[in-house]
Amino acid sequence: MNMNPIPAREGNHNLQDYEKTYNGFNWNEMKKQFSWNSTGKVNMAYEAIDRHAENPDTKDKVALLYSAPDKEETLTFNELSKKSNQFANVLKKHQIEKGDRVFLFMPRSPEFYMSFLGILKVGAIAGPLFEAFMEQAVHDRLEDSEAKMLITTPELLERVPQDKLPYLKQIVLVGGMKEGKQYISFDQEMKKASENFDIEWVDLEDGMLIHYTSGSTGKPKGVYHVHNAMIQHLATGQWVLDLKEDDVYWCTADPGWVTGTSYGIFAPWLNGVTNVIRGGRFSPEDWYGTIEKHKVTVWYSAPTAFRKFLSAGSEVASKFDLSSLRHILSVGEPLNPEVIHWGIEAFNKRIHDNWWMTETGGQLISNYPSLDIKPGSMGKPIPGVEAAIIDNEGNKLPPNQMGNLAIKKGWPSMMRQIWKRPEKYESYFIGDWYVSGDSAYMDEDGYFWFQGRLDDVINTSGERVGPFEVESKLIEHPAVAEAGVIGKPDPERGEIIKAFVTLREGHQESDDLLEDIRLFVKNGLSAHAAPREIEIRETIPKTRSGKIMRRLLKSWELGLPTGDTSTLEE
Ligand code: 6R9
Repeated sequence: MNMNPIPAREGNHNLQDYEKTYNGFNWNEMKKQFSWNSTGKVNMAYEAIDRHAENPDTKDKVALLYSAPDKEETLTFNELSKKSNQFANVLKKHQIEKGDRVFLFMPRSPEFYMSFLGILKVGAIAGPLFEAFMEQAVHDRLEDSEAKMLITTPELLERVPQDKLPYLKQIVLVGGMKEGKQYISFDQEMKKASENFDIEWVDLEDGMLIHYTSGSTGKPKGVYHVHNAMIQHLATGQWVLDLKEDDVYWCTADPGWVTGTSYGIFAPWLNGVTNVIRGGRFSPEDWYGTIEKHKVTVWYSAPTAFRKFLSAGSEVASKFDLSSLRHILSVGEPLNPEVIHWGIEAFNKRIHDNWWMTETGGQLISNYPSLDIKPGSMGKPIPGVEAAIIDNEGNKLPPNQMGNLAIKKGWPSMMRQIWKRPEKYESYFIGDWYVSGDSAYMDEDGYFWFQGRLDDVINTSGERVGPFEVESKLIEHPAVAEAGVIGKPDPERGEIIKAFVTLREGHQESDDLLEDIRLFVKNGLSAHAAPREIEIRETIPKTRSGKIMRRLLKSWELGLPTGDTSTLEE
């Protein structure tokens, strides 16, 4: 395959100019663009929406273009400003205050975005959950965050174990109503609510958002972000997404995932562009159709989707007019060089990989428009970000040596806490370095190359899944005694989840049992957490201190050398 760099094209922001003044770049320059500069106070929802609604040139511009198979709806900046004001009034009426956690568990819809922005407008903290979550996953997140209010639909309500959630006082139901004094009707309350609202002005360091994400041990962690992140979202919207005034932008990520908030809400709207929100399931035809119909110019998606397009073939792509596309981006997993080459064939465009995490809140390493792409590399750090490969003591390693991918503290969108777990937060750092948990190397030109995860976190179709959460669910099954879960390489999904289990006395292996165990996880946690392969074993390898040796399971599975097994229990 051709591994030569693919030359840069003109972007509206030539970051190579910034690179020259790399050390001189200061994030405070960016801050001057926000109301903070004149008032000392700020609110993400104001900067993203109301600011454009107050401007006669942009108030009637389409902010949200909702496109689902059965429904299409547009909202201008002015309309979205008013709708979110109305919802903020509903929240106020029901005693939601600054700092309260309000969670959202619903499909992507205009109501989701009205609610989300309304939550920020009262100064509360939003917690978006994947609509695919099942009871246990919903419970763990609402319990840990001590959410006071949940916004959901009557259909999803059965997955909310209300009697096990003492902090949850109120439930807003969208698109229907149920009997019960804790229920609030979205539709009825919105009708009664005023379109005017005095926004809660907050400090840049006040809480705004919690995303739950998985590590290799323990329950999912609540990654806590503050309003200050807007500085990075504004900047990367220009530098990385290459957003211009007249763009029609489409980010395919669900807002239950950080890409769906940072780059599905904040970056596009801070930059005042039209944001396409698509509901419904994935199919190559529907997605291409969305680009063609709405003349999408900037498209942000993930390797797992691009690989599906690739396997659907270039003929499918050639049936659609995709000529509106100017800039294509990818995040979430390694972007295979063959996908980049195929992208040039199918779209006549380069696909720009970029790297970041839930914890980093925004893009840090990127193939920005003015950079030559080396297929397989994640690109270079953006201005104001210092990335390095370090050893376990925090020493920088020379080029081409593999080690911990680490970022110097201090970029604007960095998480500020792991909710209620300060020791977890501290464990991310070696001195001034934030340590990502990814291994990588940097080449002599300063490009970063992803090598793998250093912990046991699984990345399946771009979703981060913690093995512990899956193992915990597996052993709740009446036939399962012990379980160990690993990610197994898969050409389309990146990794699939493979579970090794031992059975309790009196249970025999059978196809029905394996399917029952799989469904148990699927219905208890979520579809993406369900193991695609389950293998029954006599024992699960453990260390003397009782930790499951997933690394060993993985080596056995892949037929690799087992390395150091000195801690293996007899
Ligand atoms: C935004 C997001 C983070 C983990 C990260 C890494 C993997 C993300 C990548 C990538 C290779 C890229 N990852 N981008 N791996 N190349 N361009 O994905 O957040 O869900 O927290 O996942 O995803 O392993 O550590 P999150």
